[in-house]
Amino acid sequence: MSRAGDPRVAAHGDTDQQEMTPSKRSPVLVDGVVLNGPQTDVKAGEKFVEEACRLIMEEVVLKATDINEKVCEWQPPEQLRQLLDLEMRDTGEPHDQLLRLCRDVIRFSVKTNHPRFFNQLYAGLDYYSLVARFLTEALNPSTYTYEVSPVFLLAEEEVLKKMMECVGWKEGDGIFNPGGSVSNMYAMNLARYKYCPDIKEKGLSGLPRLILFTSTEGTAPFLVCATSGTTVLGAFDPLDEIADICERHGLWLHVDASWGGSALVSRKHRRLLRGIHRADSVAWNPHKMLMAGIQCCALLVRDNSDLLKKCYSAKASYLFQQDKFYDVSYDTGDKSIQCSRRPDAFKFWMTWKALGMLGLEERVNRALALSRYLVEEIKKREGFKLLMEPEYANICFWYIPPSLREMEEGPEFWEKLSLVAPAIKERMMKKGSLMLSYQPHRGKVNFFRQVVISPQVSREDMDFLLDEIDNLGRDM
Ligand code: ABU
Repeated sequence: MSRAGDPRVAAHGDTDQQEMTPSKRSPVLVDGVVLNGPQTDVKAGEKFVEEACRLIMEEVVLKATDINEKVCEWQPPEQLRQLLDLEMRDTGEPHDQLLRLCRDVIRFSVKTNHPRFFNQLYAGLDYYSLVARFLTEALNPSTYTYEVSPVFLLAEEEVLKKMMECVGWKEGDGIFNPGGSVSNMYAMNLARYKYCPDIKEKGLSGLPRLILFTSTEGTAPFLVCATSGTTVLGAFDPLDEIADICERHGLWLHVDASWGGSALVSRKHRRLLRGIHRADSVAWNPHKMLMAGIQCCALLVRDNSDLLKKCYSAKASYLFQQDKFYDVSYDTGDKSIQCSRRPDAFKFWMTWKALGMLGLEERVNRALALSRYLVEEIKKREGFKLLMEPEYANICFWYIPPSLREMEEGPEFWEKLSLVAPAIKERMMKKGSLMLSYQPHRGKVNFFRQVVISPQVSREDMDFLLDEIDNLGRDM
């Protein structure tokens, strides 16, 4: 409502001295905008948050483990556009309408916490990291400086320390960042910086031609990137052997353990990463097997000479003033290529607090035991064929429908088989009963990749998976 005609309003530019010095209660108007009091209706806002939280609780959290719920309610994009009110208008919309939209968002989103969601390298609902996320979303910190993120930076430091212990390092450094690919990029830059410490002054054109692997063409090898837990097959490189070569030739060894790193918390399975303590850097995503919530990705660095900071520091004077009243080494954001940064470590910290190392270990052991169960079931069932014995929680297999079972495994067979997984995937998504991924890989035609992660998943879900694929594909 305009207050222009209100005699209590003091408008800037007025010459009347009395109006220029309003009492504390008089509205102050600048450029036609009343500035007294908050603009928002705080009570209404609080009620909206309360009602939305109740909806999230009822429709997401309480239904997360209900196998009678659908994993997804598939709609093609044009249809979904019709079903959702996506248009953003000039005028705002009332809270009841926004709550209806929230309900629609939940309805048409994939339930990645459903016990039958096996589509990606993350799944399930971790209650503790969820609460951590609620906390950080509500507090909205940015983890660049201690002054705005005191708790979250200390929690990050603690989490990094424990993760480095798992790797087998007594000291080192690290930073959480958005995604395993970004961690890998960090490591490559670090290795290059270590090899060429004057790169920030000289630029790329001042460097020799660098390569990642050894070469005899006058180029300069500086890095070997090994993988612990590949995305599709869940395969692990022999780290000790690779480390021998790296040490012999002075090469930086980076291990992309984004997926497989979580095996480090298991005394039974950490042998998969034997030799990881000899790496110079490690990428490890606790949002995968350890369910810390997307995204939660750490880059760990063995170096303790502040290499991360030397390589990435941009010394933004508006954040990282060196004359602050506290110890500015806690302003760890200057080791990051990001400016604003989410407090991702905090989610993992909360989960670790709740479960302890033993609970995390149990989670990994159970996922791998369930994977083993599924492998043995696949071997027993007609029409299912394993691609290979899995090393980890990726179980890759073909479903061979009855019509192909007697056919010789020649070009025609493989051609026909390549069509089966995509067709079954379409059916399962339209039905909403299950989600798992498929892909071709290195000359192998489309096969299913089943990923087992969540402790909410049971043997019965493994049996269901095989029964359902057979139900959906039997007529093909
Ligand atoms: N970072 C790759 C993850 C892909 C997947 O979830 O399958």
